[in-house]
Amino acid sequence: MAGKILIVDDVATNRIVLKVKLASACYDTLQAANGTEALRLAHAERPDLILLDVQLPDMNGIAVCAALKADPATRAIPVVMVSTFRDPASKLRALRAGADEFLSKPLDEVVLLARMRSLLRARETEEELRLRDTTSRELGFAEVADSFDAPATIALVAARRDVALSWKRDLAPHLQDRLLVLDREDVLAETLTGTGQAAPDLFLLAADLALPGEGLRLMSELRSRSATRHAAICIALPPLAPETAAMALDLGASDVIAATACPEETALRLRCQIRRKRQADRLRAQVADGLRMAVIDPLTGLYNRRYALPHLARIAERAQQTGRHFALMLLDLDRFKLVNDGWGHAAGDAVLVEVAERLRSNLRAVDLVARLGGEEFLVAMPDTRLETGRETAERLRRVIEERPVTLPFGQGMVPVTVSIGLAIGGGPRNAIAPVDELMCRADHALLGSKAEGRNLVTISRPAA
Ligand code: GH3
Ligand code: MG
Repeated sequence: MAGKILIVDDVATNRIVLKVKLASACYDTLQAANGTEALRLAHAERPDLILLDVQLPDMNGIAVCAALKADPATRAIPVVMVSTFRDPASKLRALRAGADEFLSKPLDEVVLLARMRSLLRARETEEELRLRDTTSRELGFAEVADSFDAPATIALVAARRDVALSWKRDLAPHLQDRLLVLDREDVLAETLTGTGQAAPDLFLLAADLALPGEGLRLMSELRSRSATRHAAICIALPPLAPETAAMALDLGASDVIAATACPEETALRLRCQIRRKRQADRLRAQVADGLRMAVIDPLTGLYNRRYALPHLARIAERAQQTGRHFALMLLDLDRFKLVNDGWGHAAGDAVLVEVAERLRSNLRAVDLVARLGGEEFLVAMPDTRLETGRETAERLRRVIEERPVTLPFGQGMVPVTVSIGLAIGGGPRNAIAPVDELMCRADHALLGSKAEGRNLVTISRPAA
């Protein structure tokens, strides 16, 4: 995975050393020698990640980071801050300013590259979700950012219970979230990760549990389960374990946190991961919503043609496998144009909505009701023989006819009727007709109902 990395450092040799290292890992680089130039390049070039020195000649690197994170155009770019000093206070300030990581020089190349891969991967996922949902751009993320701060559930898993309890004690003053102390078995129990109960939003796992590296294996297990696949997982590292850090990141840890980190730093990192996770959850929900919108008719809430035809094919396939029958109806409102002409388009819409509701509430959950377009509807009923199909079609015709539809804006009521064509598919294996032939037969029957005076059910009888 290559990417474009902006290196911000006032010392030219530092920039060059990094450029060479990153080039050998297939990254393109841009360089800035001060904060102003960094902000300019971040805007103009939209790098995939920024390596930002804390000590800059014109402004503090932390202020640069804060400016990047405050600007919607650059907010999503991951920032790794780099400092010559091991100064816990500026580390905290950097994390508070929105930095994604804070590393001290000399940089451990293995850890740096693993961290960069992890941040770029997270960014890629987010970008992909964003792309898949075009409307989310217009809705704008920043506007709903506040709700990301609602309390979350955090599971704490250490090698020993008393260690996890001490984490809880230390973190509690810094977090509003629900902190659960669990052991490995609790985490793996179905009750926690099954569908019954909401899984924790975040797991903080010690890298080493009863066995060295067991925390990383537990992480992989959680990533493979649907209930916890999208949870944030942070790995608490034993002291001086750069290889473990790199491995954890490459295995998909959301963050790695040193054992030596102060509780406030840990809390900041956990909060950051919870916000990320919620943002991703929201995007996923929007994408799912987008998919739903693509198959739902916005006026009536019924499925549209795009959904109905493949679904009908699936019903037919199943009928073929089981040898059972299914019913297909095409329904068309009678003289609907007169409603539009007499009362206006809004009245016509109200009629369509009401008819859709009457159809839906007079069918089983397994039946499909769809609006094919205009004032034409489709009903498909699995496991249905001719007699039941005919009775149902008659019932639908009746429930439309028996009560006039109330129009909006006090326009009174309008009588509505529907013509229906019914065809039966499936049955004994040798008599299977293709779906489009069945559609044709139902359509023919519908035309028959229209020709015979409307407000009728006509049954298509196969030529045999
Ligand atoms: P028939 O009994 O032969 O089916 O006559 P009809 O008037 O129902 O059929 P026709 O095809 O002549 O007219 C259908 C009308 O449906 C024309 C169109 O303006 C209207 N229509 C289609 N979609 C919508 C819609 O979404 N809302 C409204 N209000 N009207 C629609
Ligand atoms: Mg019509």
